[in-house]
Amino acid sequence: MTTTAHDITYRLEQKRRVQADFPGPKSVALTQRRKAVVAAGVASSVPVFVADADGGIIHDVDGNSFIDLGSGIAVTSVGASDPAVVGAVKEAVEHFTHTCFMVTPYEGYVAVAEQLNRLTPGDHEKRTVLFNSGAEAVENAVKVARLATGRDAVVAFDHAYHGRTNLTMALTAKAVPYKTNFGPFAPEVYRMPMSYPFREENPAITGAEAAKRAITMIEKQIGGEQVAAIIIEPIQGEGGFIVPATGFLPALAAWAKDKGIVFIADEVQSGFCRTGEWFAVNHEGVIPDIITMAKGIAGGMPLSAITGRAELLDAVHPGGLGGTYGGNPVACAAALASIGSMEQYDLNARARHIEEIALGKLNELAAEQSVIGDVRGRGAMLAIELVQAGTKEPNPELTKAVAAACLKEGVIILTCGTYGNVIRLLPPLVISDELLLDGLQVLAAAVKANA
Ligand code: PLZ
Repeated sequence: MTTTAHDITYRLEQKRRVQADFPGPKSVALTQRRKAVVAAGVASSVPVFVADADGGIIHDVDGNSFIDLGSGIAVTSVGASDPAVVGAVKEAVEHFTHTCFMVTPYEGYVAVAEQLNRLTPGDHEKRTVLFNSGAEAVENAVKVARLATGRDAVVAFDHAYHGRTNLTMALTAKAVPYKTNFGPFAPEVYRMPMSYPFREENPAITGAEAAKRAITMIEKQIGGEQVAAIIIEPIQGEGGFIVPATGFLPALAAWAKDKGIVFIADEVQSGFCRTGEWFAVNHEGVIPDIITMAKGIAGGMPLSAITGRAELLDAVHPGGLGGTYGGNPVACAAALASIGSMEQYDLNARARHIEEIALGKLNELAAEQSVIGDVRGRGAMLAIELVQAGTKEPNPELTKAVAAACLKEGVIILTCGTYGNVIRLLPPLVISDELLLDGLQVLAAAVKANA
């Protein structure tokens, strides 16, 4: 039986409505205020200010409503105001907003660790640490791997995105806008070729062969015994929703195990039901040594985590890991409620249902529009890669035009990709079928009108 969103009740009407004067006067005024005080380096892709959000809908301050196909970059999987999360946050905040787990601990932190140890792949003994952002989780996964192995080198991949802090910028592949002029970068980071089926020179290359290509390069350029960690997004996010060829991840993980290298799966974007499994590595039965999590974990509250083998995490001396706010009690309450909603609504099944609906529509569109070079993704993490008609030449101009056309019609979609030519769909998993179909129809019309 397919789970539908029909048992989910929405507080806001689930309908898009954009007035002719979009962006409206209140948003325009707020944009002016913002320009005078907020640094220009923080950019927003949508020129309206939010008043309310629920289910698959975002309301702006001028009375427009938008279909949300971005979930605030894969965060609000349970919706932006899931009643269970809202209730848990209210309850928690009335008792204490903060004590610092490193000073006076509280149960919520332990309960989140129990849940993450249960939900992450593998039945080995695990330990968890909580932080605030995805980048912080990645930084700490690398710290642990280096300490536990006594090695320095870290391997990352082409098209990778791991964050904006110094170490995670070094791990991130794309220069503009993430790295240019922000150096010097953290040392001992090595970049290897990814498996990117659509852009392989030899389209017949298997996942195992693509892994061999990377492994040979690691052996030649670094030496397996020098490598502390391999970090990889099982489905790459910002880099373009790249799904590696089947067999790539298992082959890399097996080789890492053989060499005593810590295999880190960065599931910050792909985790928590997003791909129709709790974690994207589950699709191929890969068991990471450490997994990094954030985004979908806490229904929008800032929380991140690393969960990994007990012997790795417990190798770190007391005081070596932590941070003032890491595992904030309100965020922990939100995470517990959010995981509860994922289970209650079986959001893994919902993500697979979204895949069924959306992939069908996207494939139909691709069959008639030669500007769509590739359709890919899993669950509710889907994308189309736009090209110059009939070629593989990236088409970032069309990508921008399509996103802008969708927005004018009341649909928020995000773009990504090393070449800026990928439209990604990341709807809240609680979106109704009707709203999703409406959003997809707007997207299809926007591609047709601009191709
Ligand atoms: N790892 C796989 O996707 C965050 C950031 C967009 P933070 N991705 C969206 C932007 O322009 O900043 C991300 C990710 C993966 C790590 C991160 C970093 O997570 O919570 O943004 O630090």
